Amino acid sequence: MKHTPKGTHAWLPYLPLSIPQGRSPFEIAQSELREGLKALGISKEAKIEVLGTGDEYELSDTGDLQVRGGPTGVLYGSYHLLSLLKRGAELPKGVVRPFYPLRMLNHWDNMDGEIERGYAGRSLFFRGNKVSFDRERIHRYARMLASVGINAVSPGNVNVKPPMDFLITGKYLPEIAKLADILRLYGIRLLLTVEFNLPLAAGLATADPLDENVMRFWRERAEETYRHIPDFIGFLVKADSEHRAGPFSYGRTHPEGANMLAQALKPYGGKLFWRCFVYNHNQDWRDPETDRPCAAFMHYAPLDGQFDDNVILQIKNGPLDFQVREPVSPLLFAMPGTKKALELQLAQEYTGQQVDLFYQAKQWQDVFSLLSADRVQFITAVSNLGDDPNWTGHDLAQANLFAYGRTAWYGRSDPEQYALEWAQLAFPCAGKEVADILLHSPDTYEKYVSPLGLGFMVNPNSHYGPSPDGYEYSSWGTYHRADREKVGVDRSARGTGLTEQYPGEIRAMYDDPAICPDKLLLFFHRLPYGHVMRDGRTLIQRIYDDHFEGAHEAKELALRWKTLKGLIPEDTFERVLTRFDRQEKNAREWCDVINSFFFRFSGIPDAKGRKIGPSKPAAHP
Ligand code: GCV
Repeated sequence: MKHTPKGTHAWLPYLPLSIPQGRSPFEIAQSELREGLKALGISKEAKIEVLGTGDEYELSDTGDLQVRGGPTGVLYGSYHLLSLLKRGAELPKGVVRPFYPLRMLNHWDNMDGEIERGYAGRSLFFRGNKVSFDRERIHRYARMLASVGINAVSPGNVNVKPPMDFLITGKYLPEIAKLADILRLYGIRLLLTVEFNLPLAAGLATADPLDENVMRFWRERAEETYRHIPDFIGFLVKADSEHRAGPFSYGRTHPEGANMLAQALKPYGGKLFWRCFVYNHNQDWRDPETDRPCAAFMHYAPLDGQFDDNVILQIKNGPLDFQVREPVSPLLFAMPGTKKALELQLAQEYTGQQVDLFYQAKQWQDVFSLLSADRVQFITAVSNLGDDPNWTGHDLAQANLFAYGRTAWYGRSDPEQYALEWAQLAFPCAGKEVADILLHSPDTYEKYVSPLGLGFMVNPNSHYGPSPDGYEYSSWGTYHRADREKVGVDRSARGTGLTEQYPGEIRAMYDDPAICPDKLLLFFHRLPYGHVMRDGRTLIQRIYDDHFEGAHEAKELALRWKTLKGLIPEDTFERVLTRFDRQEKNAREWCDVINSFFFRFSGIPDAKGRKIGPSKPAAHP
């Protein structure tokens, strides 16, 4: 039987699906360039030269093509050269080098093969509680990541579930080392997630970070891990967060816990990534004082200077939890004496779950427009990949991974450019049209799901579909506080004080409803339905209008996709069309449920006289 390779070409249609020949990034670059040029029908000679030590490269075309750069730089340069030739674009002048030294991808895969918040199939690395992967597929995965400069990967969930807690032991390390061997060929290094309580599971009496036996235990784990994977980057930890153990379990501080792990890694040059997603998930919803988005700053900002220099605090882009629209996390501006990593989420947990289209680079623009990229030293993103043949479930969601790679490489967000590059590579006959669809998608989605900064009106657990009170009377700290008069949470200086965590000008902007951007108005303020917006509409009218517009635009996106028939490979076209059909129905559902919710509370009818549910629902096929 003919072997059909799994894992499509993604945005690299000119590279063969077979494994490239080579035992180093340099040799892989040679092989990729040779095959790529052949497929592109370019007969020029290509010379690769290793100069320097790192990720940087320089491209030139003086009759012959030349790629010069560091040992990994030549690989990045080769992929970049091929993509430029494919798109007929000009070569960059001068040396190209990445902004961030580590451009990471965090998978949330469990060892049974499930992926937490995974919307594209099952794990690429684990199955049946074992390390288990398809070598060819991992080559294609690594190539895809390297082609956009991603150079670090953590395969396991930050919610470490057994037996993953034992991944850093002799039982699993030999297999993990085989994975590292493939990734290394593409300049990619491994991080592993660890469970703070592992010493207990391993039979010690405690996991107290100040206990001598516990310290020795972690030193041994680090030593054994580096013995198997000499270029290992380090550990990633979620502690004292959402049921996970951590230093608090032992009456210790986060610097005490993090520094202990960091010291175990130090002799090998290892790093400890420590997530700051720490808040009280057992909150009383009646308590108006405790405000979840304030939590991380309140906990960590006073700890500046107390973490060792190989500890990196990993901070989500917003202060709440990857909602459709959030302000930049105030913690990212704080702690000048502490290393930080920005964490983005490619997995579309709250942004359509890879059924609805949501091009995320526009969301990241919010971060980079306020936060200069050098406020953080590292960058990471939660992966949107799985073993679906097209990697991301929704084919167009590949654009998010691509744009993330570019964002991490350049340290800036340029959604238009990255969308166009991706679309021209993936769909050469319809590049501009597809890029345009991508660029419209986040505004459309935001309008029908969550305009004006309202969040969490989703079904509990799945986080998909409208449920306005889904998290309203729960312990998770995720409230919109809608009543008959008003909606939103007052997080200004007069309210929970979140705005006071921001530096000067940003604080002033968020604190005053008159200048707070509309898109965040109800995130920061509690306002009456009759509040007159800057555009003259009332708040309630704006809520109605946005939902109606969003549902209408979702339909338009589907129609625009339909015009591309014949320009997109047939199977991809059909697959995406199915998703657009589902999106259209979802959008209608969101519009009807949320508008009905606000109509019932406020009693204010739509000024434009449109019917706000209950009306006859569209027939579901
Ligand atoms: C991995 C949210 C998600 C969880 C996730 C958590 C985190 O709460 O719903 O699935 O856990 O964020 O980022 O740790």
